[in-house]
Amino acid sequence: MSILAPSKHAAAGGSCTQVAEAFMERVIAQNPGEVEFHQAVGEVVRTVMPVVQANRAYREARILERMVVPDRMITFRVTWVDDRNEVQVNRGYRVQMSAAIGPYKGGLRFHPSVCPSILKFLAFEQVLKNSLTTLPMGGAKGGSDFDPHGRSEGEIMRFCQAFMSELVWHIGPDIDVPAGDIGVGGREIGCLFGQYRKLTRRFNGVLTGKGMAWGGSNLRPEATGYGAVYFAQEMLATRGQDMKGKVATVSGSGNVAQYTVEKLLALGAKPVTLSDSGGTIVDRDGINAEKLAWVMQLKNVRRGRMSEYAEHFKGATFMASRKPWSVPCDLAFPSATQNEIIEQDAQELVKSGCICVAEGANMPSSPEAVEVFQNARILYGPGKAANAGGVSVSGLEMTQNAGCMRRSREEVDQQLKHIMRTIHGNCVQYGRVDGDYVDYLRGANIAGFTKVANAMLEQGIQ
Ligand code: NDP
Ligand code: 2IT
Repeated sequence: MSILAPSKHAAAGGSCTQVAEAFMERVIAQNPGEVEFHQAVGEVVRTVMPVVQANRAYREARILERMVVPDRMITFRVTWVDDRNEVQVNRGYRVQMSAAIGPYKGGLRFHPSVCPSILKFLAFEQVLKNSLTTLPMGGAKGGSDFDPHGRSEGEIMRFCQAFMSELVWHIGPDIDVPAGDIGVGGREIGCLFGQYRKLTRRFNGVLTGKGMAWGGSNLRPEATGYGAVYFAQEMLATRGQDMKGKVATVSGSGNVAQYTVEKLLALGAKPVTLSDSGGTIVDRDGINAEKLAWVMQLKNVRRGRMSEYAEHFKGATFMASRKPWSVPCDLAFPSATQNEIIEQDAQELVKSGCICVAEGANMPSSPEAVEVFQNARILYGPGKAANAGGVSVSGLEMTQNAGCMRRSREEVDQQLKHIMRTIHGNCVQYGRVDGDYVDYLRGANIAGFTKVANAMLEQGIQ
């Protein structure tokens, strides 16, 4: 006999759609104004509700109700002194969403838009993504409304030190292991790790994305972009196609975008766009290896703007304040930020012949855009599946740190490929709908959800 009264949902019955809508009404009322969080939860609830409705144990243990409330949210003040000797005050956060299948794990984002809604959506997505990776990691996300653009090296270091001075109390190699995300790359992870080590006098795997000389994993910088391309390769293979000669649009020009372009080139595709918040460069001759090396220098060393590309490479054009989605392509890799593809962008992509969208970014397509892709029956790989390569190699970094060892680039690449293939297989298994079409979103949500839900059942009411 159950230790819990049957849930109201079960008693009330109703179609899955009605139950899902009623559930979302409560989520919206309990998290007022948090539109990104509503969007991420809504997309999952609508796809997993049939599984929940069919499983009495999930309903009675209120698994879904528990999964949409973070285990805890930590908020703190970050005070630091800028180069003009002025005191600056920012907000810092860590949303620890679920540790049901492993220690909290997920990136830190430094961007002026960072707020509880964005971090809760990212942490919620991370729980399901990490579940898909096959590795034992829970989900979290954190960051600050700090804007790194235009800040000096000294300012970045002092901000990171001040941020870690508070975060240090909430993390640890078997508690919570942060990593990078927008605005947080190798440079920031270095400063954060240095401060953690100073404050705790411990040297351990408390962060991933570390430098190669001090515990970092081969291929972690490349992993998200490479993984997104491997996932697209798997999707194309279901239709007997490959990357050779395919024209690809890529948005963003940071970590994910750069290594997406690198892998596209290695597999014979032709990337023709990159972007930043200022606009998009279009290079119809293709962004080749030499041009990519120039972009890496521009973005990672000089910290410049993409508009400079069109001044440097004469065949290219810069579309100020525009996104890449009006440029005809076979493949699209949104790799900048959430909701960067809205309905109209999706319509343009489909109209121009795009057959495959692999999301390097988290939730880059609005729900209406996803509907356009799915109605057109094109291959659509949602972020929690397609960009899971980054956190997967973070998981491999954790195992290397725990075992005081290092795997070669080739070994990590083999494991990354294997993980992306496994994630793809799980999406296909749970996402096949009418005939041969695979709803990868539904597949990813159900596969990710089921593992976490079962772990929660096995561990009792928490
Ligand atoms: P970076 O900071 O390295 O690069 C971000 C890029 O996106 C920059 O070109 C930036 O331009 C652009 N961008 C950011 N916000 C906006 C915006 N609001 N409008 C237009 N352009 C924007 O971040 P990452 O490459 O690491 O992250 C990109 C995406 O990938 C994010 O959605 C992240 O959550 C996701 N992701 C990252 C992983 C990782 O391992 N790093 C793993 C999985 C997902 P500008 O400089 O002008 O702001
Ligand atoms: O969104 C993500 O998966 C990341 N930013 C990477 C997280 C990680 O812990 O490597």
